[in-house]
Amino acid sequence: MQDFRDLLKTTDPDVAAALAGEERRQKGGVEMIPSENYTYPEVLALLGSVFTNKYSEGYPGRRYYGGQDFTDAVEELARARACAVFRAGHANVQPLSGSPMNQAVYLGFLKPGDTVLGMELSHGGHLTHGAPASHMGRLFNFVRYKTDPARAGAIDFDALRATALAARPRMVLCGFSSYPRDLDYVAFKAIADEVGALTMADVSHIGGLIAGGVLNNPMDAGFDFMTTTTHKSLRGPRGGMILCKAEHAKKIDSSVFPGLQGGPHMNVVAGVAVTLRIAATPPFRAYAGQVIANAKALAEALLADGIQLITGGTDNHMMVIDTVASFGLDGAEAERVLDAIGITTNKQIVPDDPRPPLKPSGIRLGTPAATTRGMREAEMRELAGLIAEALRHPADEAVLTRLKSACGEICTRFPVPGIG
Ligand code: DSN
Repeated sequence: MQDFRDLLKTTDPDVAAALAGEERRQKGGVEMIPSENYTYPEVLALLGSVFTNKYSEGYPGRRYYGGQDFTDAVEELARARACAVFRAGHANVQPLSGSPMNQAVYLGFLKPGDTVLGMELSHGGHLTHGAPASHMGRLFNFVRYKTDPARAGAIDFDALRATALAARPRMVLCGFSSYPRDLDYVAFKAIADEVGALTMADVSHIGGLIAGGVLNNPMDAGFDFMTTTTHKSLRGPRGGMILCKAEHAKKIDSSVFPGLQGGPHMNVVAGVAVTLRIAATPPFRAYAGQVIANAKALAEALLADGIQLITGGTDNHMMVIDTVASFGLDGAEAERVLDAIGITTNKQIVPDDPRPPLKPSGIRLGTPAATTRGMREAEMRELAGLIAEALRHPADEAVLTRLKSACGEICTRFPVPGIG
């Protein structure tokens, strides 16, 4: 069969050139944005399969369009596998991505003006956890809690309990997009129970690490809802899913469709089914463990070089370097310098950051994508050396050129799944 790239060169040479460039970029550099990964070749192929042609409003056995034998089959598989992998009573695999996934929970179970406790954005929470800039932040009354820098970034549960007793939230929400520690879901649940609140954990970043059994699982602590995107540490296609107790099944399903969304993307749902089959296997558990081992190796090497990490280290797949304190560079400058040597990161606000989000005090690094390529602790130590040297010589073209070629050499040893 003709490679689609050859066809694309004729149909649209501009997009063909952009695709070729992106393939080169993904192969030739090290991806260290903690929310990114390389999905499986089978999933890449399913995203471009005939499942993309199908409309499937509704749920298996209850659709509004005909011709659903095979879409029903893949959605049933995805739902059953999600419940098994995450030990949940029910799964909805239709959310198109992380924001609608969280919105479906809020809109299905809260009334406008209801109070929700959520982690402060600069302490690692997410925009969809009620940041004032988000529509959800205007619709509901989000009360924010913080982490405690004096205790390696742990949540201060005494302070959280006092806030909950004063605010009487309808929901206690935990989860993060920039927090390098694990969470004590039992402690969150105890506080929520005391004030009669629902519990929700957004584990988008760490869904794969929970599936792999290397981080705590909120469902084991009796949470009402757990949401996760499917494309981060889980390695699947871009999408979202909601896990919940069986008693919430009907309400969550109608909140996703018809409440919030129309037709699900069945090419993605098929990819999610495959992703979850793999997530239940021993090699995936080994992968999840290696993601954390690599993050710890990277963090230890950076710390040993005198570099300052927010919370002083990591227990998961990510870390945040305070680049202002460590190098006198803001996060935007640090991101640009590392881009120049082939290491992709993202600028990141730090707890109570005095700087603006486009020129914040740090950068965020993560290991899921590099681990997927097969990199191990030794490569993490090499990369730590390249990162430190580049950020100490941000304007020295000769140094940056040498570091870029060292980074490229590491990449040649580790092929990218789906690209080669
Ligand atoms: N964009 C994701 C991340 O990088 O964490 C979260 O939305």
